[in-house]
Amino acid sequence: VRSLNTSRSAATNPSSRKPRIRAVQKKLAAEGVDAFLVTHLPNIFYLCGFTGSNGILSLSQSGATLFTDGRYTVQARDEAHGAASVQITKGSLLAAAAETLRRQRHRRVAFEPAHITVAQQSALDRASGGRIRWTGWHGVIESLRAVKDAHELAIMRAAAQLACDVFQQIIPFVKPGARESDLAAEIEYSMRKKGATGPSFETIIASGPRAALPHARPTSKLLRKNELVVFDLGVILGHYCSDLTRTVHLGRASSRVRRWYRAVLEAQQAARVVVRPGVTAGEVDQAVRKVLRGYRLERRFIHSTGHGLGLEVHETLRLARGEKTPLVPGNVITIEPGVYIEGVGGIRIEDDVVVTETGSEVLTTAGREFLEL
Ligand SMILES: [Mn+2]
Repeated sequence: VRSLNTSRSAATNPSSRKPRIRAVQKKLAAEGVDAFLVTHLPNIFYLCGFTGSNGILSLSQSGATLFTDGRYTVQARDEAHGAASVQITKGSLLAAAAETLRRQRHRRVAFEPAHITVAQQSALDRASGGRIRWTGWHGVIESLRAVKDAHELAIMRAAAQLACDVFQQIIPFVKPGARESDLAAEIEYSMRKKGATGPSFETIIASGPRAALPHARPTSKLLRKNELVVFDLGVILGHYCSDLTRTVHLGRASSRVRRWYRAVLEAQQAARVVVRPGVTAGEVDQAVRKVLRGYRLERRFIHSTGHGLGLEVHETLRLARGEKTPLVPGNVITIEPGVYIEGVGGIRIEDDVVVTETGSEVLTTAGREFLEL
């Protein structure tokens, strides 16, 4: 596990970059677009392996250039080696990239509308001197990223396992008197000790009535007997995210709480079972809602069933009502139904699931039985 995080060859895997860049270049040729300016850092990493905090990747039909600043002179050449040539720039990267495009007489250039500010767009317009026709490409790299290869899946399997190990390890500390924020600190420390780069999002620990808030931040509140506690945590390992939710109860739960737990677990299981190629994201969401409806709890489920997972903790693929996108092998999604009862508490169970050729593989193996601690 540790080697995935520290070894650059595993993290950047240069052999996988070229086909990705070629796929974009093919699209450029097919659509008669001269170049594509990639401004979203996870997309840049995906295409050329660069991990710095300031960069723009310019792809033309025949080449790839990474624009970055002097701090990354050595790192950029090292990481993007074999995928893109590197141009170290003083001042605005966008202006440098646009000027280069203009010099190369490119006329039609695509950009990422979801990953550029209004100010940056007008800077691009100025730098290109009105000679470039800009065209918005929505989610082009994101759709490539939605299908993981075997190498990415191996890393994500390890990231999911690491999150499960952290959760198992924290259970002995979950008892009345423990502070939410202390448990969060313990969890995030444990992630790093086990080789993670860090949490993939701010760890959620929500006890008692606070468990009714799906995105509660840990507070100074102490855990008490007869409370539900929701743990939602994930790690970044080798650049890839995991996302795990488990809910426990302190002391013996009432029959009402047990029924809620059974409903969420059944709904989650029903959704996991329907996952296979060809099934739409909306159908997975429906599987959850159907079970919760049977328990008359559908109105207590106040978010969508899940999301795509990968270099970012929320990425392309929304498992929500009416989503028509069919699942394909290599998709990695979360399945995370919950019920939330204001003033009382909440229950959520979340797993990371890969769509395989024949069905699915669950990456998060932590037990789902109701823990009454
Ligand atoms: Mn999630």
